[in-house]
Amino acid sequence: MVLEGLGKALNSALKRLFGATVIDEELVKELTKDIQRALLTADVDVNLVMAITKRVEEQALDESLPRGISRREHIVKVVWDSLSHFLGEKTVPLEIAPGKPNLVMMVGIQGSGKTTTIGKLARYYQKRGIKTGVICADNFRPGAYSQLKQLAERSNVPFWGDEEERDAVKLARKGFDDMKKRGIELILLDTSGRHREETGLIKEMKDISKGVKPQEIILVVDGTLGQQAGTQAAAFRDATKIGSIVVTKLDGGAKGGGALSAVAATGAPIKFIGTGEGMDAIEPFNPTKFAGRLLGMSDIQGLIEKVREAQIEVDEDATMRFMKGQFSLNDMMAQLKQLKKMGPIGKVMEMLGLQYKIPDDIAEIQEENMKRWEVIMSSMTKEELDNPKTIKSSRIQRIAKGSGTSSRDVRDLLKQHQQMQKMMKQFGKQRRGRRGIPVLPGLPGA
Ligand SMILES: Nc1nc2c(ncn2[C@@H]2O[C@H](COP(=O)(O)OP(=O)(O)OP(=O)(O)O)[C@@H](O)[C@H]2O)c(=O)[nH]1
Ligand SMILES: [Mg+2]
Repeated sequence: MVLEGLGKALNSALKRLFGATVIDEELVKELTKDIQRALLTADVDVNLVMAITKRVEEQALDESLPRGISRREHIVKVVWDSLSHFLGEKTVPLEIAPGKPNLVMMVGIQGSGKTTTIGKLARYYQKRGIKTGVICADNFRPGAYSQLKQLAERSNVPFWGDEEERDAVKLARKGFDDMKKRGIELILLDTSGRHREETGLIKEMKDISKGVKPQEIILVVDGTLGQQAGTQAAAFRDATKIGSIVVTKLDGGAKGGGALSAVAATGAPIKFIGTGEGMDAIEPFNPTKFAGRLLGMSDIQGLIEKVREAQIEVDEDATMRFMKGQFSLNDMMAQLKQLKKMGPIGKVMEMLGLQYKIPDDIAEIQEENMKRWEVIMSSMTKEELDNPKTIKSSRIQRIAKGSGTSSRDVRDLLKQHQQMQKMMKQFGKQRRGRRGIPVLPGLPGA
C-alpha cells in the first residue's frame, strides 16, 4: 500500500475522534498531537506539520458548523482539507494535443526511476488510446538501451535508440524525428542519470532541451528521499517553466509523506506518483483523493453523504439531561429510535476499520418491543411519561388495560427506562472533568 505507515498512523488518530464520548479542546489537542507525530515520522517538514495542525486546531471547534454537518464530520473534513491543501490542492493533468507530436522529456538523478516511469507512462497512455513511443537518449549507463527497449516491447510501444551514438542531444533529436515520422502522439524521452546532484542534472537538462524543445519536462524524484526531494524540486522549478514532477517509490520507504509535501511546497505540480516496480504501478496524483486515502477514506465524499443519510439530530440540552439520567419515556423512545437507525452508520464505520459498536443491550431491543412500548405510552398521562417513577402497581394495571397489553409489558418498559438511566449515568461519569459538546457514546451524528 502507498504510504502505509503514515496512513495507519493518521487512521488511528481519527479512531480517537470516532471513539471519543466528548469532543472538546482536549480531544482536539490529542488528535493534533497524533497527527503531528504521524507526519513527523513520515519526514514531513516540521514547519509544515505545525502549519497543518494549527489549521486543524483553529477550525476543529469552530462554533459555526455548516448546516447538517456534525462535529465529527466537520473535524474529519478539516483534517482532510488541511492535508490536501498541503499536498498541492489541485490536479494538473499532462496535456497532450491529439494528432500532434507531444514530446515529454524525463530527467532525474541516478536511479530515481526515470526509465521505469517512462515504461509505466507509455503503457498508461497507450492503454488510453494515445499513440505513444519511447526514445532512449541515455548514452551513459550500459544497460539503459536494452532496459527501455524491453519495457517498450512488453507494452507493445514503439522504441527508438542507437547504441553507437555518444551525443545525447543528437540521440534525442534523431529519436524525435523518427517518432514524428511514425505519427506518434506522445513521445517519452529517457535521459541519463549520470548526475548525483541537481547542478549537473540541470545543466544537462538545459542542453538537451535546447536541442529538441520538449513541450514538457518531467523531473522524476525518488520518494524515499523524504524532505530532500523538495530541494531537487525547487532547483528544477527555478530552472524550467515547463516542468512537472513524478514522485516514485511511494510504496516503499517511510518518508514518502515528507517527499510529497516538500515537493508540493515548491509549487511544482506533481502529476503522477509511482507506487511499485510493476508496469501498472503509476497513478495520476490527485491531492484531495490522496489525502482521503491516507486517512483511510477512499471515498470521503461518499462517506460524508452516507453519514448524513443516517444523520441524527441531537438536541444538546436533551443530551445533557440524558447523560445525567434525567429523561422521560418520550426522550427514551426518541433516543432508542435514533440508535436503531444507526445500522447504516455502523456499516460505514466498519468499512473504515473504525471501532464502532452500538451497546448490545440496545441493539438487541426488538422492533416489536418498541412498537408495543409506544402503544403502552399512548395510555399514559403526561405526568407519567415525564416521570415514570410515579407509576406504581395500580397505575400499571390501568395502563395495561387501556393499551390492551399486560402488566408485565408495562413493567418491561419501565425496566428498560431504569436500565437506560443507569447506563447513561455511567457514560456521564466517563466524561467527568471534560468540558465541551456532550455526545451520546458512539453517536457519530453528535
Ligand atoms: N518500489 C518501487 N521501485 C521503483 C519505482 N520506480 C522505480 N523503481 C525501481 O528503482 C530502480 C531504478 O529505476 P530506474 O527506472 O532504472 O531509474 P533511472 O532513474 O532510470 O536510473 P538511471 O537511468 O540509472 O539514472 C529500479 O530497480 C526500479 O525497479 C517505484 O515506484 N516503486
Ligand atoms: Mg534510466
